[in-house]
Amino acid sequence: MSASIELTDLPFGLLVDERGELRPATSKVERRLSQMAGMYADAEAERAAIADGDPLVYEVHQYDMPQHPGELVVCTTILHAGKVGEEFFMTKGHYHEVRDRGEVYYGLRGEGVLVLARNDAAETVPIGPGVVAYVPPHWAHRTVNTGSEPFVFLAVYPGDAGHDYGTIETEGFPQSVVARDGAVLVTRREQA
Ligand code: PAN
Ligand code: ZN
Repeated sequence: MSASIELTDLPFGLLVDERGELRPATSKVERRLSQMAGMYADAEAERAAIADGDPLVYEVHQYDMPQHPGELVVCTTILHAGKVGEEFFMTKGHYHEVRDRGEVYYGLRGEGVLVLARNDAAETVPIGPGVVAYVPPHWAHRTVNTGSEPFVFLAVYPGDAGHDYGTIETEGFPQSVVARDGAVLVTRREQA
């Protein structure tokens, strides 16, 4: 970590609403299904959905910060409603590159589940409006929209945390969240 990184030393406010608009935002990311190919268990349904319009799965609106452990990044995620086969739309999921960095999520709209994994352990935390969910250091994390409207949440994490997507792309999560017989079910993931 370079000592010359410029820190944000003046307070400020950001405006956030239940649609996930963050004002101002300094970056926005859109993830379509084709950008997370191979992550859903039903490969055939995944291929068909990509061929049939390649749906927008989620968006992240962020206020970027210097990559310093004392800074806090603020962002919103808008995770759209939908399924690939029986599996609900979800984020790619990641470990923080600096593994001992935690994170806080705050539910703004809709219904979802935070899925976490660490070594052989797996946990889920339901999130709805008003719920604060804690991602401890060292846990991989992803969110899943289990409802029929956008699932929107705010996240706050250290400026130097970074995102390691590669480990999840290789190893996957031990659990997936599916709709079965009209119910939301957390299952042991079947590898694609
Ligand atoms: C979140 C996530 C966001 C998108 O802000 O980055 O929900 O998920 P992926 O990064 O897995 O695509 C967060 O956990 N940041 O650290
Ligand atoms: Zn994170």
